[in-house]
Amino acid sequence: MSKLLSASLMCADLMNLEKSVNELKNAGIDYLHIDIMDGCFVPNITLGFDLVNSIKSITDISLDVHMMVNEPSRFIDRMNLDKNDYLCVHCESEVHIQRTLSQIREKGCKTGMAINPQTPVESMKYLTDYIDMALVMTVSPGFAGQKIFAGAERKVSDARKFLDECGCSHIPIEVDGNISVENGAKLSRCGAEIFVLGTSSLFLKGKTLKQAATEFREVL
Ligand code: S6P
Ligand code: MG
Repeated sequence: MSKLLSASLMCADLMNLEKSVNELKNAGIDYLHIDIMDGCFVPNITLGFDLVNSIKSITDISLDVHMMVNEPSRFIDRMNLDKNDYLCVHCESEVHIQRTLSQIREKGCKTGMAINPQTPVESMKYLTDYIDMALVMTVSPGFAGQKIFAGAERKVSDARKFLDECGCSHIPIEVDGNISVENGAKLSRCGAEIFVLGTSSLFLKGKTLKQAATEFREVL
Protein backbone atom coordinates (compact mmCIF):
# COMPACT_ATOMS: atom_id res chain seq x y z
CA MET A 1 0.00 0.00 0.00
CA SER A 2 1.64 3.26 -1.09
CA LYS A 3 1.55 6.23 1.25
CA LEU A 4 1.12 9.67 -0.29
CA LEU A 5 1.36 13.22 1.04
CA SER A 6 -1.05 16.01 0.07
CA ALA A 7 -0.06 19.53 1.17
CA SER A 8 -2.94 21.75 2.32
CA LEU A 9 -2.36 25.05 0.52
CA MET A 10 -4.71 27.06 2.76
CA CYS A 11 -1.99 26.61 5.40
CA ALA A 12 0.83 27.78 3.09
CA ASP A 13 2.30 31.26 2.87
CA LEU A 14 -0.36 32.77 0.59
CA MET A 15 1.76 35.85 -0.13
CA ASN A 16 4.46 33.59 -1.57
CA LEU A 17 2.41 30.74 -2.94
CA GLU A 18 4.46 30.03 -6.07
CA LYS A 19 7.60 29.79 -3.97
CA SER A 20 5.85 27.39 -1.58
CA VAL A 21 4.61 25.24 -4.47
CA ASN A 22 8.17 24.98 -5.80
CA GLU A 23 9.44 24.04 -2.33
CA LEU A 24 6.72 21.40 -2.04
CA LYS A 25 7.85 19.96 -5.37
CA ASN A 26 11.38 19.84 -4.04
CA ALA A 27 10.12 18.15 -0.86
CA GLY A 28 8.59 15.34 -2.95
CA ILE A 29 4.99 16.14 -2.04
CA ASP A 30 2.57 13.98 -4.07
CA TYR A 31 -0.52 16.23 -4.20
CA LEU A 32 -1.52 19.82 -3.59
CA HIS A 33 -4.70 19.86 -1.49
CA ILE A 34 -6.88 22.87 -2.29
CA ASP A 35 -9.80 23.60 0.03
CA ILE A 36 -12.78 25.34 -1.50
CA MET A 37 -15.44 26.55 0.95
CA ASP A 38 -18.64 28.54 0.49
CA GLY A 39 -19.50 29.87 3.95
CA CYS A 40 -22.67 27.71 3.91
CA PHE A 41 -21.71 24.05 3.85
CA VAL A 42 -18.94 25.04 6.25
CA PRO A 43 -18.65 28.28 8.25
CA ASN A 44 -15.61 29.62 6.41
CA ILE A 45 -14.47 30.81 2.97
CA THR A 46 -11.02 29.96 1.68
CA LEU A 47 -9.58 29.33 -1.78
CA GLY A 48 -11.40 29.50 -5.13
CA PHE A 49 -11.59 28.20 -8.67
CA ASP A 50 -9.37 30.85 -10.26
CA LEU A 51 -6.61 29.97 -7.83
CA VAL A 52 -7.01 26.26 -8.68
CA ASN A 53 -6.53 27.11 -12.36
CA SER A 54 -3.57 29.40 -11.67
CA ILE A 55 -1.84 26.73 -9.58
CA LYS A 56 -2.53 24.13 -12.26
CA SER A 57 -0.76 26.37 -14.77
CA ILE A 58 2.47 26.67 -12.77
CA THR A 59 3.11 23.13 -11.51
CA ASP A 60 3.08 19.50 -12.57
CA ILE A 61 2.22 18.29 -9.05
CA SER A 62 -1.23 16.69 -9.20
CA LEU A 63 -4.07 18.53 -7.52
CA ASP A 64 -6.40 17.24 -4.82
CA VAL A 65 -9.33 19.66 -4.78
CA HIS A 66 -11.58 19.36 -1.72
CA MET A 67 -14.93 21.08 -2.25
CA MET A 68 -16.79 22.01 0.91
CA VAL A 69 -19.70 23.76 -0.79
CA ASN A 70 -23.39 23.09 -1.19
CA GLU A 71 -24.27 21.60 -4.58
CA PRO A 72 -20.70 21.39 -5.92
CA SER A 73 -22.09 20.15 -9.26
CA ARG A 74 -22.70 23.83 -10.11
CA PHE A 75 -18.97 24.54 -10.15
CA ILE A 76 -17.26 21.45 -11.54
CA ASP A 77 -16.79 22.97 -15.00
CA ARG A 78 -14.96 25.97 -13.56
CA MET A 79 -11.72 24.09 -12.95
CA ASN A 80 -9.11 22.89 -15.43
CA LEU A 81 -8.15 19.49 -14.09
CA ASP A 82 -6.71 16.41 -15.75
CA LYS A 83 -6.77 12.64 -15.31
CA ASN A 84 -4.23 12.66 -12.48
CA ASP A 85 -6.11 15.19 -10.35
CA TYR A 86 -8.72 14.42 -7.73
CA LEU A 87 -11.92 16.39 -7.47
CA CYS A 88 -13.49 15.53 -4.16
CA VAL A 89 -17.07 16.31 -3.11
CA HIS A 90 -18.92 15.69 0.14
CA CYS A 91 -21.69 13.11 0.08
CA GLU A 92 -23.59 15.41 2.48
CA SER A 93 -23.46 18.33 0.02
CA GLU A 94 -25.69 17.00 -2.78
CA VAL A 95 -29.11 15.37 -2.95
CA HIS A 96 -27.93 13.35 -5.98
CA ILE A 97 -24.27 12.64 -5.26
CA GLN A 98 -24.08 9.75 -7.76
CA ARG A 99 -24.87 12.18 -10.57
CA THR A 100 -22.17 14.58 -9.36
CA LEU A 101 -19.56 11.81 -9.18
CA SER A 102 -20.48 10.79 -12.74
CA GLN A 103 -20.13 14.41 -13.84
CA ILE A 104 -16.60 14.49 -12.41
CA ARG A 105 -15.68 11.27 -14.23
CA GLU A 106 -17.05 12.70 -17.47
CA LYS A 107 -14.88 15.75 -16.95
CA GLY A 108 -11.88 13.42 -17.10
CA CYS A 109 -10.47 13.55 -13.58
CA LYS A 110 -10.51 11.25 -10.59
CA THR A 111 -13.39 11.36 -8.11
CA GLY A 112 -13.16 11.66 -4.37
CA MET A 113 -16.10 11.29 -2.00
CA ALA A 114 -15.67 12.94 1.38
CA ILE A 115 -17.56 11.91 4.49
CA ASN A 116 -17.93 14.02 7.62
CA PRO A 117 -17.24 12.52 11.08
CA GLN A 118 -20.89 11.57 11.66
CA THR A 119 -21.49 10.02 8.23
CA PRO A 120 -21.35 6.20 8.24
CA VAL A 121 -18.80 4.45 6.02
CA GLU A 122 -21.76 2.52 4.59
CA SER A 123 -22.75 5.70 2.72
CA MET A 124 -20.24 4.49 0.10
CA LYS A 125 -21.94 1.11 -0.27
CA TYR A 126 -23.77 1.53 -3.58
CA LEU A 127 -21.42 4.15 -4.96
CA THR A 128 -18.06 2.37 -5.03
CA ASP A 129 -18.14 2.14 -8.84
CA TYR A 130 -18.05 5.94 -8.93
CA ILE A 131 -15.38 6.56 -6.28
CA ASP A 132 -11.63 6.70 -6.93
CA MET A 133 -10.73 7.90 -3.43
CA ALA A 134 -12.54 8.04 -0.07
CA LEU A 135 -11.82 11.13 2.03
CA VAL A 136 -12.52 10.34 5.67
CA MET A 137 -12.63 13.68 7.49
CA THR A 138 -10.82 13.49 10.81
CA VAL A 139 -12.23 16.86 11.94
CA SER A 140 -15.51 18.60 11.17
CA PRO A 141 -14.47 20.52 8.05
CA GLY A 142 -14.05 24.28 7.85
CA PHE A 143 -10.85 25.27 9.59
CA ALA A 144 -7.19 24.44 9.93
CA GLY A 145 -5.76 23.93 13.41
CA GLN A 146 -8.59 21.85 14.89
CA LYS A 147 -8.30 18.77 17.10
CA ILE A 148 -8.88 15.31 15.63
CA PHE A 149 -12.29 13.85 16.53
CA ALA A 150 -12.33 11.02 19.05
CA GLY A 151 -13.64 8.31 16.70
CA ALA A 152 -11.17 8.95 13.86
CA GLU A 153 -9.02 5.83 14.22
CA ARG A 154 -12.02 3.53 14.53
CA LYS A 155 -13.66 5.20 11.55
CA VAL A 156 -10.62 4.82 9.27
CA SER A 157 -10.27 1.14 10.30
CA ASP A 158 -13.99 0.61 9.63
CA ALA A 159 -13.74 2.37 6.25
CA ARG A 160 -10.76 0.25 5.17
CA LYS A 161 -12.46 -2.97 6.29
CA PHE A 162 -15.71 -1.96 4.61
CA LEU A 163 -14.05 -1.15 1.29
CA ASP A 164 -11.95 -4.33 1.34
CA GLU A 165 -15.05 -6.42 2.01
CA CYS A 166 -16.80 -4.72 -0.92
CA GLY A 167 -13.93 -5.83 -3.17
CA CYS A 168 -12.60 -2.25 -3.28
CA SER A 169 -9.05 -2.59 -1.97
CA HIS A 170 -7.99 -0.34 -4.84
CA ILE A 171 -9.85 2.70 -3.37
CA PRO A 172 -7.40 4.62 -1.18
CA ILE A 173 -8.47 6.37 2.02
CA GLU A 174 -7.41 9.97 2.49
CA VAL A 175 -7.45 11.58 5.94
CA ASP A 176 -7.79 15.32 6.50
CA GLY A 177 -7.64 17.31 9.74
CA ASN A 178 -5.03 17.45 12.51
CA ILE A 179 -2.74 15.00 10.74
CA SER A 180 0.25 15.40 13.03
CA VAL A 181 3.17 12.96 12.93
CA GLU A 182 1.59 11.08 15.83
CA ASN A 183 -1.94 10.96 14.37
CA GLY A 184 -0.56 10.17 10.91
CA ALA A 185 1.32 7.14 12.24
CA LYS A 186 -1.79 5.83 14.00
CA LEU A 187 -4.07 6.40 11.00
CA SER A 188 -1.54 4.83 8.67
CA ARG A 189 -1.77 1.65 10.75
CA CYS A 190 -5.58 1.86 10.45
CA GLY A 191 -5.26 1.84 6.64
CA ALA A 192 -5.04 5.50 5.57
CA GLU A 193 -2.97 6.03 2.42
CA ILE A 194 -3.19 9.73 1.57
CA PHE A 195 -2.40 12.27 4.29
CA VAL A 196 -3.46 15.93 4.11
CA LEU A 197 -0.76 17.91 5.84
CA GLY A 198 -1.44 21.38 7.20
CA THR A 199 -0.47 23.26 10.35
CA SER A 200 -0.10 20.05 12.40
CA SER A 201 2.88 18.63 10.56
CA LEU A 202 4.03 20.46 7.43
CA PHE A 203 3.75 24.23 7.73
CA LEU A 204 5.75 24.65 10.92
CA LYS A 205 7.88 27.48 12.21
CA GLY A 206 11.58 26.56 12.36
CA LYS A 207 11.39 23.69 9.84
CA THR A 208 11.66 23.70 6.08
CA LEU A 209 8.88 22.02 4.13
CA LYS A 210 11.37 19.38 3.07
CA GLN A 211 12.43 18.62 6.67
CA ALA A 212 8.82 18.39 7.84
CA ALA A 213 7.76 16.17 4.92
CA THR A 214 10.74 13.85 5.47
CA GLU A 215 9.97 13.52 9.18
CA PHE A 216 6.35 12.71 8.40
CA ARG A 217 7.23 10.04 5.83
CA GLU A 218 9.50 8.30 8.32
CA VAL A 219 6.58 7.33 10.60
CA LEU A 220 4.33 5.87 7.89
C1 S6P B 1 -10.44 22.17 6.63
C2 S6P B 1 -9.77 21.55 5.45
C3 S6P B 1 -8.45 20.93 5.72
C4 S6P B 1 -7.41 21.79 6.41
C5 S6P B 1 -6.35 20.92 7.01
C6 S6P B 1 -5.44 21.71 7.85
O1 S6P B 1 -11.47 21.48 7.12
O2 S6P B 1 -10.56 20.62 4.80
O3 S6P B 1 -7.91 20.43 4.52
O4 S6P B 1 -6.81 22.62 5.52
O5 S6P B 1 -6.98 19.99 7.80
O6 S6P B 1 -4.61 20.89 8.54
P1 S6P B 1 -4.39 21.03 10.12
O7 S6P B 1 -3.14 20.24 10.37
O8 S6P B 1 -4.22 22.47 10.42
O9 S6P B 1 -5.61 20.46 10.74
MG1 MG C 1 -9.42 19.69 3.12
